[in-house]
Amino acid sequence: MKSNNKNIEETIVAKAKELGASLAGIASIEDLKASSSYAIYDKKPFYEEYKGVTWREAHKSVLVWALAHPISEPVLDWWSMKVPGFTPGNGIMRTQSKKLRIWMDEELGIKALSLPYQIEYGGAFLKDSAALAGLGVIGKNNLLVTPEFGTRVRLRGIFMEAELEPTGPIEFDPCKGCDQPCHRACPRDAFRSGSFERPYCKEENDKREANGQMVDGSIMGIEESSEVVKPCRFCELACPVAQGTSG
Ligand code: B12
Repeated sequence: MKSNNKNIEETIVAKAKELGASLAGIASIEDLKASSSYAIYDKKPFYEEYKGVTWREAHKSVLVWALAHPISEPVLDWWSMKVPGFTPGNGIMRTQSKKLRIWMDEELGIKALSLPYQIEYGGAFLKDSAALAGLGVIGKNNLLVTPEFGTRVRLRGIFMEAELEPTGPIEFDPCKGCDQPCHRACPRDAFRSGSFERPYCKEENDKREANGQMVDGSIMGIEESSEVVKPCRFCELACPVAQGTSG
């Protein structure tokens, strides 16, 4: 369906924020398909379960939103197999996604698909989606850097059966003139070549995965205690954007 109400994009973004999104925006699937991640990933997927993407003709736009992950709430990012959505942050975003999808259908007549987090199970590249939707830009740390929260956000997306006006990209150049504390902060020197090299980053996260810690269920919002993995955030937390420091 083609949008004939010029405020429909604003209505959707406002609803996402009403449901708890810290930021939200819309990108076109055509632009997303053309983003570099798909070309790279199709040649060399990270996970063997990935069998390529089956694009559905009806999906024309992607709604992408961010949930702020401040340093004061590290638990949002902790992984546990017992937590719905695996992290408390993902759990919140999964619920937001379901509510948004139902609301879109009931209130706007737009059919939508809530995307899983993992690419290999049908998820989309969320940083690319967010950059195209104007939530921020991809920084030298290989992360989405937003004007409002810097890098400290997590993302989620929904494919929509409606051709909507993209809300981005935006003009924003936060890495210009920055001496890249993100690169120096990495415990594995994953930016040694000047850009992000996934295998080094993965070494650090694999080590953390092998060294999970038992924590009380109440910390993770579940009944029983569980083993949790605390993913590395050094490059993310070193980014000075929107942190009120000069770096
Ligand atoms: C697999 C994965 C990982 C793997 C591999 C990471 C990798 N980038 O290769 C591992 C476990 C190592 C990892 C680590 C981390 N991850 Co991770 N990861 C993912 C996941 C599931 C898929 C990413 C992927 O496979 N990308 C494909 C590869 C080919 O591309 P890429 O390295 O991302 O780089 C591409 C883009 O930057 C793009 N690009 C560059 N410039 C531009 C400009 C424009 C306009 C566009 C459109 C695109 C674009 O081109 C690049 C390829 O050429 C996403 C969730 C999702 N569904 O998207 C989260 C995600 C990217 N990770 C996230 C985070 C936070 C992290 C960590 C900080 C760990 C943590 N605490 O969770 C580190 C940071 C590493 C880093 N500096 O990149 C967040 C990012 C939030 C943000 N602010 O950007 C995401 C979105 C998950 C989430 N919960 O929201 N991750």
